[in-house]
Amino acid sequence: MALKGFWDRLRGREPEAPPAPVTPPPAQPPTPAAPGLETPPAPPPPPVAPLPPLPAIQVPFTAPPMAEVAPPAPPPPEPPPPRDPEAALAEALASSEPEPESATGGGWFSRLKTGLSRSTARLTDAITTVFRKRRLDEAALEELEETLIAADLGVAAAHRIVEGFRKTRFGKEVSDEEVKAALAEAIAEILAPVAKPLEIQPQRAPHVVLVVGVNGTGKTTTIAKLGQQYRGQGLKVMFAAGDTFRAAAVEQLQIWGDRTGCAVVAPAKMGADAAGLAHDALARARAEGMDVLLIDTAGRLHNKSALMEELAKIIRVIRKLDPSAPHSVLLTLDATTGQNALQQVRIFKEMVSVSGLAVTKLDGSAKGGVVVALAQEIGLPVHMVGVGEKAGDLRPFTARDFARGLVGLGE
Ligand SMILES: Nc1nc2c(ncn2[C@@H]2O[C@H](COP(=O)(O)OP(=O)(O)OP(=O)(O)O)[C@@H](O)[C@H]2O)c(=O)[nH]1
Ligand SMILES: [Mg+2]
Repeated sequence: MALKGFWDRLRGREPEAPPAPVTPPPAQPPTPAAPGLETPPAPPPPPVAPLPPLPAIQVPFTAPPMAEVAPPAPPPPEPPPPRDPEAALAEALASSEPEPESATGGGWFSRLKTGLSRSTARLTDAITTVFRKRRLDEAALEELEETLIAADLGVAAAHRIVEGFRKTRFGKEVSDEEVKAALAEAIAEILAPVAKPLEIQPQRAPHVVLVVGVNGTGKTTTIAKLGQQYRGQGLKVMFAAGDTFRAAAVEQLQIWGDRTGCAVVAPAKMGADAAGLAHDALARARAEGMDVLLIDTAGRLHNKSALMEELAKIIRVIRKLDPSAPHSVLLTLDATTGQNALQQVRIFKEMVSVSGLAVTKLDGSAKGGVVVALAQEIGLPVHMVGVGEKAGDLRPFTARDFARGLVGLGE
């Protein structure tokens, strides 16, 4: 229960009430979740005694041919099988429209703005109400600070912004539009130092990116999207399916490998050692002249120290082949978890030296403001943001665009 509570808190959920029964479950090997059923992941049944060591799961892994992913031929009036969300995503990836050339082009900006609209509404509705035409006095500043905190910018960033307003505009009459414009500038100033792209150095042959994060935050999807982008740049890309305990996770990556033309190194059997797999993948990537190796990892093991050990071991083992690897450790954060994202960064920073962040699901969130809190309080580079499930929906993070999108202003 304590472990479940830990993961729940880490993901920003209230722990559920403990179930009543005390009957120990029958001793059975764990069954891997069917594809599509593991998100959101169900925690293991609450153990009464400490968890036994994880057994190696002897499930031979065979990647289904693509045809199996599609619904079977219609004949009888049976309902079609439930649509596998991962396969659906792979389709979305395959059918994604070509992207505009510029990362800050109109198409991208309007998608960013649309994606952020729920966060924007939260912020701007309050500003419009408070600052229609008003003198910027103590009470107004206090209200502004509260609005910023409620919009997930965090106490420190809210304070910094309000202090800036106090210095430059105190006592002046301001309109809501002026406040929004000044706010966008102040936010952009906080974001600018962390808006750094993930720079791939193909001469590393390969540049190794280890992707870490809590389950469901978008690790595998981000790898797929990056793979597609790097392939588009003419780079040779390999994925390593390091989430070796879940057949569905390996399948998900294999499907994406097929669709994006990226090579995939998968475990020979489920439950294989993730570090061993990463080692083999790096050896293969070197032998095959890859430019980039993206290593997927499990987001959840039976407890935090098991996850920490696994990530540390992956790093140790790949360093036997390349002492400078991994060249990037990318932490994925789900923006919908709001302030909890900060807690996740702190925990993962303790475990591995995270070099940068990918903030996903800004489209489904009213909590885009958390990116400002991350910039102010953590200061790690924010390499990219995700505003949807298509490959083009993962884009480099640019301070000005994000700040203007967040407060609902145009380009
Ligand atoms: N709307 C939206 N959905 C996203 C975004 N990024 C990822 N997702 C979805 O979030 C879900 C989880 O993504 P995954 O990539 O499987 O997450 P993960 O971190 O690999 O999860 P585990 O393998 O369970 O640890 C999938 O349904 C993705 O399509 C995003 O930017 N926007
Ligand atoms: Mg995954």
